[in-house]
Formats: sequence, C-alpha cells, structure tokens
Amino acid sequence: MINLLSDTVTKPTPGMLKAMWAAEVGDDVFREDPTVNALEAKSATLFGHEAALFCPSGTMANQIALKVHTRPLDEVICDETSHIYQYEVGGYAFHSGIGIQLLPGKNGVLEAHQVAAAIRPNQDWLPKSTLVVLENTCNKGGGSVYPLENIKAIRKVCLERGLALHMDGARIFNALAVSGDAPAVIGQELDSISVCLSKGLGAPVGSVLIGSQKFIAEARRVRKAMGGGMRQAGYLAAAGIYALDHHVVRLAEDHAHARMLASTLETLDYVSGIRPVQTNIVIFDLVDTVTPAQLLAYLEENGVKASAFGPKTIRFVTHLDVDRAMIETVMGVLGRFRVA
Ligand code: TLP
Repeated sequence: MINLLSDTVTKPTPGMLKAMWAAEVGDDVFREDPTVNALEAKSATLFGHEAALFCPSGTMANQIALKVHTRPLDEVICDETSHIYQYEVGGYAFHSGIGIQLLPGKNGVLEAHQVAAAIRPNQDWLPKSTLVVLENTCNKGGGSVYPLENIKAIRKVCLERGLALHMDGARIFNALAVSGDAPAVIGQELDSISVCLSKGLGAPVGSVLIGSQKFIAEARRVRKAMGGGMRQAGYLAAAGIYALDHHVVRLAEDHAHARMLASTLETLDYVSGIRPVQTNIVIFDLVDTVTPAQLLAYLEENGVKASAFGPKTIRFVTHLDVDRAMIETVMGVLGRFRVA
C-alpha cells in the first residue's frame, strides 16, 4: 500500500530505531530523563526560547498552550480551518472553559487587520480576547505557509492590545523549508509554539511545546493534570532528536512529490479544483458526478490509501515513507480512473 493518509503514518527508520535503542533514560516526571531533557533544551534553543516540554501529541501540546495562556470566559481568535477548532474535539471549551472566534483567512492564513478587528472591547458582558493562534503550515488550508510579514504584523497587534500569540507549528519545519527562515526568526515573534515530531519529521510519537521558563513551568503542571507526564520517555525523545538532526533537510523531497501529484490532478477532468500546493499536503475537490467514496475505493483497489477531507474533497499527504517511484505509481493510477 502507498499510504497518503497523513504524514503521521511513518514508521521509524533503522537509524532512528538504533538511536531509540541506545537512549539513556530516567523518570521524566522527576526530570531525570537525560534524553528528554536534551530534546527539550535542543528544541527551545532552536526556536530562541528558554524552555520546552515534551508532550505525547500535538493535540495535547496545543491544549496545554490554550490552558496556560487563558482563563475561563476568555476567547481565542483563530482561522476557521484551525486544527484547534476542527479536530481537537472542542477541547478548548472542555479543558479551558474558553470560547473561540473564527476568522475567514485565505487558505488558513490571517491578516493583521482581521485579528485587530476581532479583538473584543472590554465589557462585562463580552468574552475577553486573550490569545491568537496561528497554524503554520495550515493543514486544512492545503499546507499553506504563513508569510513572515503576516506573523510580524499580527504579533504587533497582539503586543499593542495585550494578547498572547501561540503557533500550532505541527508542520513548522515544512513551512521553514519553503520560507528559508531560521526557526528562531519565527520563534521570536511568538509567546509559544507547538512542534510535532511525529508528522513530516518521522518520529513515532511526540510533540514539543516551547516558550518561556514561566510558561513551561505552568505547562508542565497542566500536562500532568491531563495525564501526560511520561516516565522513561527518553526512548521516544531519542527518536525526536534523531528526527531533528536527520529529517529536516529532506522535507523538500516531500514538497516536490506533492507538486508532482498536483501536476497530474490539474490534467484530470474529474478534479474541479486544487488548493495551491506549497508543502506536503494536496487538497482537491471532485466534480459533482464523482464522490470521494468512489475515488477512494478505486485508489484502495489499486494500492493507494487516502482520505476524504470534506463532502467533495480529498487529501493526499506526502512523507518519509513515500518515494518518487511510489508517487509515479499514484500518478498513473489517478490517470486511469474512469467515472462509472
Ligand atoms: N493532524 C492530523 C489530523 O488530526 C487531521 C493529520 O492527519 O493531519 N496541529 C495540526 C496542524 C495537525 O495537523 C495535527 C494532526 C495536530 C495539530 C495534532 O497532532 P496529534 O495528531 O499529534 O495530536
């Protein structure tokens, strides 16, 4: 099977397994795991922040950030396609007791004036706007990259109006591969960022939440309350360190593969539109006469797995376990599909 379901499906490479096997571990709840400590220090330094926290998932890292940055009855501002709204089970309300204000961005990317206009005036009967969350790359926006100017302008608004700025950087290294910016250049514009090691970077499990000492100290307490305090987690952190050292530069290959898929999709009469492809995500719509279920069943019969991303929409995600030959196979399979 050629699995284009998500970049979360990758299995550890032999080199990564070797690094995991060799990890020195301890009990991380007592902060005695040297490999977790090393991953946290490395991540914080990379993004120009003081501290970091290893979390079991991107969802938990984001939810901890929401909890630490807000109080009940506050409101978070984000794009309407955001993962924190669409795919985290409404956790912002459940864990943090906050509301959410959704803005219509362009492929998931917001402009500073939209954020400024969404900030609530200070009234007893209104929720308090205390946090903005940006997603980079934006998954449902088609893997779109936040231009640095937008981030800087939004940061300026946040500073002027007293809001915190968190980035869901699940795929931040895909974004940086395109923009060419150093991690610290984006890091310095943010109060916190969550970074997934288990997506494009190919680690089996884990995300890091990065911020100030004070923020991470509180985040550590919230992680424990959520049941995310892990013990000999160094085996997993070793995979994360290996991923940061070995799997960042190769992300450009995944992006090239996504463009190859898009170039085929553009020629197919059963495809009605494709989101602009900037990174490793390809989101496309089907014409009215074809359903995602029909195309997905055909793909599966021909050894290709993908998923529906809306009633007329399909998503392909390229990653470490899909090589160029596999992409060429998928292009051929797509070209042979006939509407029944
Ligand atoms: N995204 C998954 C699904 O939940 C949609 C995927 O297959 O893309 N932020 C972003 C932008 C994400 O895309 C995801 C996962 C997360 C956070 C959550 O990460 P995990 O799955 O580790 O909780």
